[in-house]
This record gives sequence, C-alpha cells and structure tokens, in this order.
Amino acid sequence: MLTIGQCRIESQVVDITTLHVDAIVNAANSSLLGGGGVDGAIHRAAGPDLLRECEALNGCPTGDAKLTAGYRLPAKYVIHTVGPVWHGGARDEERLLASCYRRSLAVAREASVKSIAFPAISCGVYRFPADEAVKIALATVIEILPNYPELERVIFACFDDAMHARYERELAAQPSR
Ligand code: AR6
Repeated sequence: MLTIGQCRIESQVVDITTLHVDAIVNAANSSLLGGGGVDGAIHRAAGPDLLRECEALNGCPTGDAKLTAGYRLPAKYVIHTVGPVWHGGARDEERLLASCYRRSLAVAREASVKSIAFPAISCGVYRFPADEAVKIALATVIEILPNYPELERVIFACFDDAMHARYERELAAQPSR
C-alpha cells in the first residue's frame, strides 16, 4: 500500500466485478461490444443493459477510454479502455498503455470519481509483458495524482498472486513522499 497526498494506492487479488468503488476500468477491445477475460466478466456481472449502452458509443480507439453506467455491478461506472496488443514493443505499445491509464483517469475525474479499480490492462490476451505493464500502470497513476486531488483510492485488481506480487514489488519500490 502506498499513500500519496490523500490517495491510497493498493493491489488486491480480487475479481474486479465485486468491488464497491465508484468506477471499475474494463480492458475492452475497440468494438466495445464485449469479449473474454475481464471484459466478459464485467459484461456478465453488469447485465445486458451494459451492452446496449456500449452499442451506442461507436467503439473506442486504442489508448482512449469511454464511460458507461455500471448497471448491476456494485460500481457506479465502468470506464472502458482499449489497451494495445503487444507486437514486440516497436508499435508504440508503451505509450498507448500509459494513455489508457491517463485517459481512464481523465474520464473518471470528469465523472467526479473518488475511487477506481484497474485490471492489468493488456496483460492477458493482448500479451503485454506484465513487469513492464505494472511499472507503466503505477508510474502513470502517480504522475496524474497532482492534477486529480479528489482521487482517494486506486485499487489494482489482480486475478492471480503472481500479478499481485508484481504490484506489491513496484509499490514497495516507490520513494516515500
Ligand atoms: N478481475 C480482475 N482481473 C481479471 C478478471 C477479473 N474478473 N478477469 C481477468 N482478469 P484480459 P487484455 C485479468 O485478457 O489483455 C478481451 O476479450 C487477467 O488475468 O482480460 O487487455 C477484450 O474484449 C489479466 O491479467 O485483457 C479484448 O479483446 C488482465 O485481467 C481483450 O480481451 C487482462 O486480461 C483485451 O485483452
């Protein structure tokens, strides 16, 4: 756990769909019409009204983010972002992944979100190397905090212990502030 200003940043092994936070982030694809992994889990838990709202959004470019309601989820909102597919690193993947976190937080701020949970965007089917992805996730969140003083809680929701250990390592490596 890391506290910066009034924001608590932590990692948990948890199904993101169960979290009582203002917003959860979905690692979607550019159609925004659902898929497997965390996307499938979020659509199943939120119910069919989520897909109906997504259908009206006309998709989302890689690196961008769009807001919907959370419907049957405990979270009030879902912020759908589209991570890059890993192709070896020469296709701007790192910048695009950072952009997912940046844009998700910008959308969250507009919706007055005070607590948010992120999955490990691009670390599943999209094959982004997890160590690097975790560094980008945490660095980008920390970089944005000064411009988002209302943010009180960030949870990195991990599906397994190995991913959780990466966040814990990275959180512990941060200088005290
Ligand atoms: N809660 C938290 N984390 C989860 C959950 C969950 N319920 N389910 C999976 N994860 P992925 P991507 C973890 O593949 O790589 C979809 O089909 C998982 O272990 O869901 O960005 C979309 O429609 C992994 O660490 O997302 C896209 O087509 C992380 O979430 C594509 O997959 C992300 O894995 C996006 O691929």
